[in-house]
Amino acid sequence: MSNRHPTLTTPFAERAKQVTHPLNNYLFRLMELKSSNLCLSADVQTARELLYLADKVGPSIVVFKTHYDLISGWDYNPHTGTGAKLAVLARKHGFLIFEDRKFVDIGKTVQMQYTAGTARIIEWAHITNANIDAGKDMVRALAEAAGKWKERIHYNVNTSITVGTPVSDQFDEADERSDELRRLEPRENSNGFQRDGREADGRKGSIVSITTVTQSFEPVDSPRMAKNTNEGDDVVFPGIEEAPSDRGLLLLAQMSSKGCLMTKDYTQACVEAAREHRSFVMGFVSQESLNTQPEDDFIHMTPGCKLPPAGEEENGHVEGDGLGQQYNTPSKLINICGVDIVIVGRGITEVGDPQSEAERYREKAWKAYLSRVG
Ligand code: BMP
Repeated sequence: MSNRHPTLTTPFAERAKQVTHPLNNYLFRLMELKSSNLCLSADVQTARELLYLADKVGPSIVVFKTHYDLISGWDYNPHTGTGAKLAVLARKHGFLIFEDRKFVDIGKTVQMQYTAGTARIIEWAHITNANIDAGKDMVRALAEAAGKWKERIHYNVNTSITVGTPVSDQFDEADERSDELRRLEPRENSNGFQRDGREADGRKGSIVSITTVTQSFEPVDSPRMAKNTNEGDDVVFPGIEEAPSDRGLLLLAQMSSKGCLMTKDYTQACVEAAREHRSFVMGFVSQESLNTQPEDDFIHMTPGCKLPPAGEEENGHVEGDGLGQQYNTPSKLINICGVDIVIVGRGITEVGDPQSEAERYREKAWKAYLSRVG
């Protein structure tokens, strides 16, 4: 870590003005607004527990981290399922969703894993991450996939078609819509009267139906994710706008686990890949700040964080979990290692009252940040 890098002493509000990535800009402002640099790692077993935790702990955090594949009962419906429900809670409490997917494969495969398949991660997770052991090209592949996805939602046309006896159909997929419109267009005249085509043959035309096509375009900057919302689902956290619809990637540059095989060269390759894709890569999952060049302003999120039990020396040693996980306190990670957001899982989820424990972590982590920026 470079002790002198300006990002270590610049307040988040100032960094918000300097960053290029729209999600970093939003996140830094959200952090200041909520006085929080805490991410909850919601490693629970059921979708019900996941949503309960998001609702309870939401007010204390700025990022909610998931491993969707360890949740039983994950509902994959893109509009009403678990991802969409999480998105509603994210808007209500003001946090970003980070799917800790750790993509690692050839570019084409990660593109499909990110945008398609059962989970359609890109639809509900603002942030995901990648291990670049497979080479830097997969970062470009993910960036391209995110770019195409964003272009597609730019043209997210909500179409209502009424033909003859009024029937209303809503098509969610842009492709389905354009197919439907293509099918209808040639048969419709300028008055919107659909004829049976017999006029062209010189035979008497007759009006058999009236077609009305209404379209509304969802603007590209609309972050709306769930379409079938219930009453109250559109509540937005006060004091800040909704998160932008941009997507962001964190590179897994260093790990918290004992004996981790990621070398300095690997970490440096992550930094270089991040610099090459500043409009998509927000920063790193790492154990220290990796900003070294003057223009670096990546965000650093750090797992392996735990506090000693309440009442004990707050900067004391915290034992690992016996399965390779190693822990540091928020104060050490933020003040000494220079990271921005601490990621806490079992430290919060495995106590009797996760809500007040999250508050305890939020306070400690924020205090460490305030002391770092002076
Ligand atoms: P816990 O605080 O309960 O140890 O959980 C840590 C979380 O962070 C887990 O979800 C784990 O997958 C993730 N994680 C980690 O512990 N170390 C890393 O280096 C990278 C991670 O994503």
